Amino acid sequence: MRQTRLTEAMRWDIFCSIVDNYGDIGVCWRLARQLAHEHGIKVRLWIDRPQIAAKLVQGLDPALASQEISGVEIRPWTAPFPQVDVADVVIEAFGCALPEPYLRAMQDARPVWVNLEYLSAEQWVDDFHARPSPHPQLGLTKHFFFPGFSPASGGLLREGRLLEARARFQQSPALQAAFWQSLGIMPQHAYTVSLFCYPHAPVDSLLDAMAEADKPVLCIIPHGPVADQAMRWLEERENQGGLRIATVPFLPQDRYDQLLWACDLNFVRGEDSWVRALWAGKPMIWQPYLQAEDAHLAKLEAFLQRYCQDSPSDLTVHIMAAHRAWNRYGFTSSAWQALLTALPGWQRQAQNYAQACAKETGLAAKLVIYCKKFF
Ligand code: TRH
Repeated sequence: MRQTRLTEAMRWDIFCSIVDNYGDIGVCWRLARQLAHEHGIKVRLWIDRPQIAAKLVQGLDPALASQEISGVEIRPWTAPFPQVDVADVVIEAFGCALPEPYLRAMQDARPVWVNLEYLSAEQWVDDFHARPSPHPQLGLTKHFFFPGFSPASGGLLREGRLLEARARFQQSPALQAAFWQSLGIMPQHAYTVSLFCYPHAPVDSLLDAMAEADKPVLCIIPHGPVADQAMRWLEERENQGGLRIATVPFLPQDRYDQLLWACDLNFVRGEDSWVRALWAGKPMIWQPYLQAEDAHLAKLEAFLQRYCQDSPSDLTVHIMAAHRAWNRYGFTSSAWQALLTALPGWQRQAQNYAQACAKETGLAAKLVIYCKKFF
């Protein structure tokens, strides 16, 4: 048992190495903010590539050696690593391998050491969640914390008032109009679709199918390789039918949430946008991060089983077909048309599923409860 810190706030260090894309920092930043806001924890977030983090952390200056944003102290994870006090709890995000000098200092300070793992909907998560693993040389124990969808897992990241904020936005035509205006977009009477995906997705097949449908679609794509691909598609195509494409800058996280809340359908990927689309309570199509031996397809199927567990069977068929089209075969006009027909029922299912998931304790609270056991 460690000495309980009764009078001071607990100090947590979160270490985030940005491997590729935005999921690592997306999750760490969200968690850090929530721990500070909702749990009164003094959080220091160490980031190895602050220039990338600046894209989604509003106000972050990558040149600063220390800065406080939203109650979180942000520090660059430099080499050599500075000499600092070890926190009470150390979160190693996604097995990022802590800096050597800090690890050595941990041998004396003996913090609670947690490895925050990637999210998966697979069953095995329940068995591996919260398992300790003694370090062979350091005499310290690392605890493996697995986010997940079941009560026995580490849960999903969700801010305390998220669903209320979303409901306020979705019930307010004025807030939505202001949001679209801030992006310089007029949805008019089209279906609005946000498209955030990996470049290997069958994007052209989707754009073709949307263009050929009898319902107008406005497809909103964040700047990057997929937006470039869509621009090439536009150049090569003589007739884009009822499809309009709008490219938008990469938005700060809170504004990206609003985009998900505002659209009729969201294509998302990886980990964090996947969970945010779920909380948006709107129909969503998920593209898991590509893995060797098609491991991502097993993850997809595990999620679909959970996502569709209470949906009517005809809707389940549509949801599964849409996901498989996107992750395996590509879209066809008839697949897209079928998806549009299923949207109203899917919308109800998405709202219900978000409500059901929100009954579980969120990841940040579970993590705090878990770590407090050691003090
Ligand atoms: O960027 P990703 O593909 O991240 C991935 C996954 O997390 C994957 O599991 C991991 O192995 C790999 O990174 C290293 O997708 P993800 O997880 O959705 O992260 C994107 C983040 O970017 C998320 O926090 C939402 C945010 N975002 C914005 O803030 N603004 C935007 O405009 C967009 C499009 C995204």
